[in-house]
Amino acid sequence: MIRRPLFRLIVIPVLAGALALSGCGTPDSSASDSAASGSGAGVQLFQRPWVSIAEDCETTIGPAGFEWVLTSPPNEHIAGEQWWTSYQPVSYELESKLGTREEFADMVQRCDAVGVKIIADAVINHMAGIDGGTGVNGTEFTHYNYPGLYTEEDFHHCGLTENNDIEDYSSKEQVQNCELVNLADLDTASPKVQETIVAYLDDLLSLGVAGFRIDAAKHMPVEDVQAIVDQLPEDTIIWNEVIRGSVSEPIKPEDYIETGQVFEFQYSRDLSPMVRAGFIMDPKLDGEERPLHVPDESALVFIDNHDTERGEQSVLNYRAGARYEIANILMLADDFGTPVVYSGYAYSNTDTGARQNANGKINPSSCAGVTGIKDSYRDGEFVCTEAWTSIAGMLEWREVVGDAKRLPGMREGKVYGFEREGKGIVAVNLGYAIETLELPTSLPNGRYCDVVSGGRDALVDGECKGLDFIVSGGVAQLEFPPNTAIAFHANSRS
Ligand code: ARE
Ligand code: CA
Repeated sequence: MIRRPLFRLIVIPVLAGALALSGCGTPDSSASDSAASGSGAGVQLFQRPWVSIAEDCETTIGPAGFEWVLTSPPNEHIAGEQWWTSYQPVSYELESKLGTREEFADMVQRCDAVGVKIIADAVINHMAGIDGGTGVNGTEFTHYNYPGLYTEEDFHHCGLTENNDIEDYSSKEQVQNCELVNLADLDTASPKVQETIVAYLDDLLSLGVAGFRIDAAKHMPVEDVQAIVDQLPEDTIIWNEVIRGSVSEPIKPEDYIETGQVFEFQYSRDLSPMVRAGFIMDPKLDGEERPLHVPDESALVFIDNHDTERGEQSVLNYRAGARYEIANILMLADDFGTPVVYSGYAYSNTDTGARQNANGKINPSSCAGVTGIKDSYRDGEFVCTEAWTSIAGMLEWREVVGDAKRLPGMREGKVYGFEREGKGIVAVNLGYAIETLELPTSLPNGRYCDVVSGGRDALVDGECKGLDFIVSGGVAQLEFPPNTAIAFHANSRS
């Protein structure tokens, strides 16, 4: 028996009869022919300890179908309870509030064993931003002196602003040679500095990481980033952080695409406001390109990250509830870029770090039992986006649709949907009532199981764990509740 959704399905009488007779020979998700292509998606696990990531890879992230985890920085940093201590390196020892070297190595191995690669956040533009102190692994340092690594002459002292801090992002020289919020700025053109950075990255590669997020890449001349990347194995994955600034900024994300991929901040700045307002339109195109976006193959797209959830008002984050989940679903349904789902923790003060013990280590946590976004969170509670039923369902959907073309969408009021040609349909209802959309489609007739409510493997022995929908005569009959997304694919037909 097909599970009845809570509300009425539009059933076309002729088709209903035909379906009742067609017991065999119909595809179902267990007979998927799409195992060859992965989801192509990653997840950023912000401030998550290594032991927790290792376990999460085995129980949740691997089974969900993620290909990469982006971690927070693994090296020794300044002491303190704020999350951003992770971004003030004091040595390249892999000992941090997130765990030990052994725990890091174990995580890489265990994630790898379930098909999940680790991308480490590499903070290489700078060291600490304070006068001095003792790092979390006991390293004593001053602002421009880090034993065994760097001394005063390895840093820029730009002399362009009063305290050597960046003041004007329209000056390339300031942005790259002065200090980002007082962080001691490494002379990344120096061969010695490059060698020291490469040794650190090589050490991480020797433990099996697949690549790096290059933190603050904008603050290093692209030639310096390139020189460092050139000294790494060719298949090293590089994800550059170059925030797209105002038009007056001379340094553009595009400048860095030769060195690797680039986080495209414009993506969510375009999508989030539409999801918030409830009116979704197809992405704007300027020829083949999306305006203000790096090209498809260079783009890492995301709804939010640890900076934008704190600092960018226009983008959605976990506090937006269902709208945030829907934005993630639309991103995962898109044919643009490499999507990176974000998973952080709840906070009411932007500086507050994840909960740590008396020894300054972040407490281990588990995502067991989490199935979707919650209405409210306790401060410090991990959001566990990677464990949501809808996200795993959409990763399966991506595996099935592969590189099928995104067809022009259809919008009626606050309901919108589109097809990935012949492979899958996604639709959202951002209105206040159950709505109907009749979406023309090239999918074959049949009854389809929704992977947003049903998740991965939603169809078991012809029974759908989620909502189901009918395609008949080239039209998908979609009727579904408000503040909801639905999605089904060619292999979720019963
Ligand atoms: C902290 C304190 C500071 C203090 C400093 C030194 O907040 O008051 O001076 O420590 O003691 C993170 C936090 C910072 C924190 C820092 C070090 O966000 O608050 O400083 O860690 O602990 C620019 C950069 C971009 C950068 C953002 C934050 O271009 O690269 O600023 N993002 C990355 C990380 C951050 C991290 C760092 C870099 C530093 O993702 O989490 O900082 O490693 C326009 C421009 C952008 C600019 C943006 C904000 O949009 O286009 O380029 O981003 O403004 O200024
Ligand atoms: Ca710099």
